[in-house]
Amino acid sequence: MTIYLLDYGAGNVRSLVNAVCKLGYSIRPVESVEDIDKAEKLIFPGVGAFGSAMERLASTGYDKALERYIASGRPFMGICVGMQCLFAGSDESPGVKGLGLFPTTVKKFDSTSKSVPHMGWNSTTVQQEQDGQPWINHAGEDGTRYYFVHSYAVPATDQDWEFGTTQYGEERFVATVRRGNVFATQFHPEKSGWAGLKVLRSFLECDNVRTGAERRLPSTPPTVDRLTKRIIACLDVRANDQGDLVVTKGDQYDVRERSADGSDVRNLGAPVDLARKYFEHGADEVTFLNITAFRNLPLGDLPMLEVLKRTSECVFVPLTIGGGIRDMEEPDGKIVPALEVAGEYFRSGADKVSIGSDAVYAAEEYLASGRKLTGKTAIEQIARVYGAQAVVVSIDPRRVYVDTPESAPTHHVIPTTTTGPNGEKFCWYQCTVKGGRENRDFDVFQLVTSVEALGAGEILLNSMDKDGTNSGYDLELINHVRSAVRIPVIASSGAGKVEHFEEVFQKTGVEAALAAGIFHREEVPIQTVKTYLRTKAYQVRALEG
Ligand code: 1PR
Repeated sequence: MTIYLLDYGAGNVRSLVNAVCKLGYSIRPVESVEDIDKAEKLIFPGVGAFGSAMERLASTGYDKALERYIASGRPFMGICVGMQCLFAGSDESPGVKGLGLFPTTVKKFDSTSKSVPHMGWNSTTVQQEQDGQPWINHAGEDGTRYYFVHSYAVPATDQDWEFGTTQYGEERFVATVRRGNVFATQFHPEKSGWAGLKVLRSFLECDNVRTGAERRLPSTPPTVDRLTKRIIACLDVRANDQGDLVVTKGDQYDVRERSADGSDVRNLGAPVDLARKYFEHGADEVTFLNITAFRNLPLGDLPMLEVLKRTSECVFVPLTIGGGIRDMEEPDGKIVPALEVAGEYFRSGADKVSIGSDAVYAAEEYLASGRKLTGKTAIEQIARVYGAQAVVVSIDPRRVYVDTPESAPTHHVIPTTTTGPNGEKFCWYQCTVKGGRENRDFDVFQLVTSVEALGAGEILLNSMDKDGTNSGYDLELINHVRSAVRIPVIASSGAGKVEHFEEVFQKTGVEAALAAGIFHREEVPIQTVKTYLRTKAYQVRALEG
């Protein structure tokens, strides 16, 4: 059986290849129109914007080949933008025509009352076939969670090709489509843990290809948004004094042991082993932060590339990589643009890149220029090519206490219940760069509103004051940021017990909570956090989906 993957170089397809291999199949990349013509099964994992996907298909002649392929009745599977391309068009790229297999237009989610992108684990309601088993028999099961990440979706209108639908806020959209030999998912099966692998296996195993539209029994559409709160495991990675790449963990960003004789970098394990362990323990995402990436290394020597490649062979949930996403200078003086650096990471298995210091510089310039978008910042460029959902901005703020708001007139000052060393009742949050080594005259509110305008898709909100303290998240900081932007926010720093997770979700409404120390030291397993949240009526993903 020749299974082909239609990749146009716009993102992470390595995970899909790895997922297919894990299921015991091999898959080849489409390199020519002839490959599509001779494929016996075809998977199209679209990534990036609708317009650029369609333009790439048109410029290579793949659009016509795809139409021929689908008309021939051979099994086709589309994923995410690969599903959206089957529609007539998308509000994301007005004027660009899709393949038009389904007559509807893809619409942008309404962000008035919810965060956009829709990012995380949600369930689909599957329609039952009238005539027995569908050829895709694991195209999502009621209650099972799959990983979605998208700002645009097809509104559900109960057409006969709508195979499964999902509720996000007040909107119900099409999660899976099926007509004849065509099956497609808005979610990412290759990133949806064991549940996603089951969907993929179903497609790989199917041999009962039917043509023509098949009717299904109507089922009650879900009216409840079942998007879960995400629990993210974070691995701070750096080389220790022996030159080995290790997962480390600081207290307020100091990663050296506190022993009398030594100041070795704390070594909590090997990056790939720990990532696999957290995936197996039910982490909804894994984030790697290369914490010494402010040092210049040639692109080919970036140690995290290999870590990502190996991790994506055994971890089937989203992977984020941070540290060093910026223009890099090679030893010969050549500048490698941030877009290219990010591209290397995506090709190595990352789903998102996280930008720290460079985001602060870009935001400072953006405000100084009177909010002009130049299209030249790393955030803008990476978001344009790979989509906003692939760009996280990681923030390392530190509290600056003041007596009155007037004491810091150029900054966003908030009242605080945690008073300062001299009894100060107000504070503002100062941005830092280079892993907290340098303070900037720039506050976190200025930063998050600017990076959202530049096109970032998510905020990873650390706290230098809370990091490693086990004393709970900085709820005031998190509320300050959550209310400033519409994009999803990940709360980070300070988790010490299960109650801290409930507290942060209940009091701030963030979409995700990240922790490092308590997971590394095995003080609280990820499943214990989830079990606790479930008893408090929060929706969380089960280990099997
Ligand atoms: O500036 O784009 O090269 O990115 C550098 C990245 O490295 C940033 O994301 C920055 O946050 C991170 N970083 C740099 N130095 C450190 C350090 O610790 N010395 N780590 C560092 C940030 C904080 C979190 C931590 C949470 C949760 N560490 O990653 O995982 O605070 O910890 P906890 O649950 O144990 O409290 P660039």
